[in-house]
This record gives sequence, structure tokens and C-alpha cells, in this order.
Amino acid sequence: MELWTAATPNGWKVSIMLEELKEAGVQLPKVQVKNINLAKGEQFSTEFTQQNLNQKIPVLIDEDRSIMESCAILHYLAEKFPTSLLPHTDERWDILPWVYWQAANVGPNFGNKLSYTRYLDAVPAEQKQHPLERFNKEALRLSAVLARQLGDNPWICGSRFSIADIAVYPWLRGWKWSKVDITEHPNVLAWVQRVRARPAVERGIAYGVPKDEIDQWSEARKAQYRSSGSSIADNTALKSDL
Ligand SMILES: N[C@@H](CCC(=O)N[C@@H](CS)C(=O)NCC(=O)O)C(=O)O
Repeated sequence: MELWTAATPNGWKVSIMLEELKEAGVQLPKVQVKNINLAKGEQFSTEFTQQNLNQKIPVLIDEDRSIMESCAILHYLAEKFPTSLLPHTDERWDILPWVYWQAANVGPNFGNKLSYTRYLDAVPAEQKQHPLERFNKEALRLSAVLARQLGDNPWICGSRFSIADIAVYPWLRGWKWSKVDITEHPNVLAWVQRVRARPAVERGIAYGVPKDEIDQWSEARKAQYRSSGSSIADNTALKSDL
């Protein structure tokens, strides 16, 4: 298998999944990880577009099949390598809606809030005010939904750590960077810590990030993320014909 990815929340979902599968005792085939330089626009290359017409990481290539969309990849890997991360019984219907919820809500809103907070310096402040308020409000609402779903449970779907936790965690862990204040939900903060404490999560986040910078980024790394995020957000290549 090949994983075409980058050190971003959507990329980390898949690297965490691979490490959680290994932790669960799955003998994975060799996975070749190819780092895609998003700031340089490698996602727009012909080679990349042949694997994913949507021109975004992550992509999983398994023999002659290319799979786009991080949550579809989680689902694919969970079905191909059965573990408790996604039961094969009807119980999976407690989990899959939260995976879809992440893809349709958490990723887009936290992602847009992050872009307007950190990466769109070229946009005048008065033009950023409305989207910042809108995406922040929705990210806060989603955090409240998550808090309610978690309740006193350790994981999003009760007592079982699942692909729902893997899908949601990479966006929530960056709440300080995206300036979405989740501090009024102590159970969400505790869940972030709980997920982070898993050895496989530590290994999964370390794809593309030095171990000592997983949680505390150096000023150089923040500058690198800002400049790479700005190039992606600016994204003139998006205007090109496919
Ligand atoms: N819904 C997609 C989103 C993928 C996505 O937005 N990936 C970002 C990195 S986190 C990307 O490739 N950005 C490059 C670009 O927009 O040009 C998924 O979950 O896979």
C-alpha cells in the first residue's frame, strides 16, 4: 500500500489509523509513505491528480485502487483489517454517523476557522470579520455537540475507542492554533488528553513532525506552518483547469 499524505489534520487521521491497527496486532502489508509538499502545489501535479481528482491529501493506494477522503480511508482500512475500531455488527451504526459528522462539519468549520485565523494575512481585517465569526460560532457549537455526546464516556461512542475518535481528534487537538476556545467543555479537553496519551496516536502524529515538536511547536515550525498554510489558502492553482 502507499499513503500519499502531509503533516496536516486530515493526513494524521490515516497515519493514526495505521498505527492503531498495528497496536491492535494487525499485520499490515508494507505501507510506503509519500510526503506531498502542499505548499509547493504537488497536489496539482498530473501524477497526483491521476490518483485523486479532488487534488487533496490524503490518498491511499492499495494495489489498483486509489481511495480519496480521509474518512473513507478510515472506513476502508477498518473493513479490510477488522478490529474493535469498527465492529462488523450493527453497532457500527453507532460509530459511522460520527465519522460522517466529522467529515461534513468538524473538518470544514475548524479548517476554515484556522485559515481565517492564521493563514489569510493578505485579506483585509474587515473582510475576515464575518467568516471568522461564522466559522468560530459553528466550531463552538460543534464542540458543544461533542461535549454532549461524550458525556462521562471515555470515547465518542461510549466505552470503545473507534474510528470516530480517530476522525475527530486531529482537528480538536489544534484548538489553540485555530483559536476555537473549547475550555468550557472539560470533558472535551480531557478526551483530547486521553486520545493524545495513546501510544499509536503519538506515533501517528509523528508522521512528518519531529517527536519533540508534536505538542509544542518551535517558532520556526509555526512560521513554516503559517507560510505553507498561506500558500494553500491562497491557492491560485485551484483556479486552473483540471
Ligand atoms: N475532506 C477531505 C479534505 C482533504 C483536505 O482538505 N486536505 C488538505 C490538507 S488537510 C489539502 O490537501 N489541501 C491542499 C489544497 O487545498 O490545495 C478529507 O478529509 O480527506
